[in-house]
Amino acid sequence: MSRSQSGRTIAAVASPPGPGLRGVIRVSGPSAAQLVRSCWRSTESVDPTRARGTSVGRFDDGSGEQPLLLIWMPGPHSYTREDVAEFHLPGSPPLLSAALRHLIELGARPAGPGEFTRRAFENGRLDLSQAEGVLELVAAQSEAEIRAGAALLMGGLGKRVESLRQGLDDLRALCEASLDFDQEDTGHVPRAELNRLFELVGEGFQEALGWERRRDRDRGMLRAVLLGAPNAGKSSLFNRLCRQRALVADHAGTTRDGAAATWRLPSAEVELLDSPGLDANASGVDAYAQDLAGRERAGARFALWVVDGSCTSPSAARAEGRVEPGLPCVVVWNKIDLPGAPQEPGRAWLDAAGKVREQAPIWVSVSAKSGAGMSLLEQRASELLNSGSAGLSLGRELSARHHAALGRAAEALDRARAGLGAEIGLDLVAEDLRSAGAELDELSGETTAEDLLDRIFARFCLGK
Ligand SMILES: Nc1nc2c(ncn2[C@@H]2O[C@H](COP(=O)(O)OP(=O)(O)OP(=O)(O)O)[C@@H](O)[C@H]2O)c(=O)[nH]1
Ligand SMILES: [Mg+2]
Repeated sequence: MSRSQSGRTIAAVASPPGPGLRGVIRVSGPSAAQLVRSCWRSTESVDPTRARGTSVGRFDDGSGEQPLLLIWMPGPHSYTREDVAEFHLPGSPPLLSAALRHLIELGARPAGPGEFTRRAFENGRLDLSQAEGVLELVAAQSEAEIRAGAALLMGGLGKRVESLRQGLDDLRALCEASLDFDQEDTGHVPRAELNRLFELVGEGFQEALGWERRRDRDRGMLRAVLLGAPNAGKSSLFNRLCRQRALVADHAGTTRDGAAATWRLPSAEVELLDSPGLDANASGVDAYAQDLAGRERAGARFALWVVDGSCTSPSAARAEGRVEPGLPCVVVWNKIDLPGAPQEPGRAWLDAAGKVREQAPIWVSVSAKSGAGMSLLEQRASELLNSGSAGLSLGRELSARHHAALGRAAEALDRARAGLGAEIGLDLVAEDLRSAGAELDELSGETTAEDLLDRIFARFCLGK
């Protein structure tokens, strides 16, 4: 779908699929009024498109008539800023299909996924972050996600980005004005004013990043669990990743009660759960602890499967891999610091693990004792989260995009500020300010690449 294709009138069923009390067909574009008049039947001779509002009549779908409640919203005061008609019809799928087919015979084009919202964006009704808010709302699965989407749709991010953009423009204008004066003529360089503005815009960035972080936190934290045999080093790893002090000992079965703590990954905060080592033969209170751990694993999005690389085997891989086989995981090949320990899992071990989990595991070699491999582990876990296989919600994906763009813009601002302090020349400072602005423009959709827009809007369902 490209920008040049807007202009034709589009139509789609906008109500959820399946039978319902009422079904809605939405039409948007220059021939919407003409389409309405072609299908409209009524005993009174009024034109329902003469003024904005609702009219009750009948819809002629070419083979018969259906009761109709028409909502007419002439542009630019409509969702897409084009002429928009909503046909509210009986919620029967075959009747809705017949009505849509008829509108298409009359010249409308079936709308692609998200095309109404894309038009709203392209016609300046919504900025990109607001369009994403619509997307997040439509895909929301919890009240928290609905609130997060609504905050975005109401312009919470867009407004912040706009005022940051203004601040950056002011800064750049000041730098460029100063360029016109002699280097020695420092009296004309309003340093105090520049510093004050830098301070202000810097604070604005922190506030915007904080707003997005809060939105992410409000959705509830993602949970990950540590899985593995007793003594594999789960608690040691937990302590390292979350800076905790869970009990670690040389004796199998040290952890009984799981502990939870926050693990900060670059793209998300994760609630990491330590739990007792897997033991199929546990009895008494240990069996109870195993049971409890199993229940806590249920809400997890992914697992770190910790393996003592110095003493494991393909048959151990088969036994351990059978636990929560559907949970995406990163294999943490631990204890590589031990003399003679294999530095990575062998083919036979990986084959055995891959077979029970029905996919080749991602793995990383570490030593929870020395700390080796921790940043690679965080990178692998982030990749797993961002790949979508851990079921990262759409909202979180969008938040990650906002975070990354705001972060890059804030870095460019920091470079500019450092440049100002180091007296590197105001033209270079202005250049960094320009790149900060470019990042914001990409965020707000001002200059976002067409293929990224295509990818975002393709996530919408039809009729939105
Ligand atoms: N050399 C070495 N020892 C480790 C490493 N990680 C853990 N250990 C040791 O292995 C033993 C078990 O570590 P824990 O972290 O308690 O293992 P766990 O998986 O939590 O064990 P349970 O709670 O009993 O299931 C302790 O003696 C740790 O010091 C490592 O990377 N290298
Ligand atoms: Mg433990």
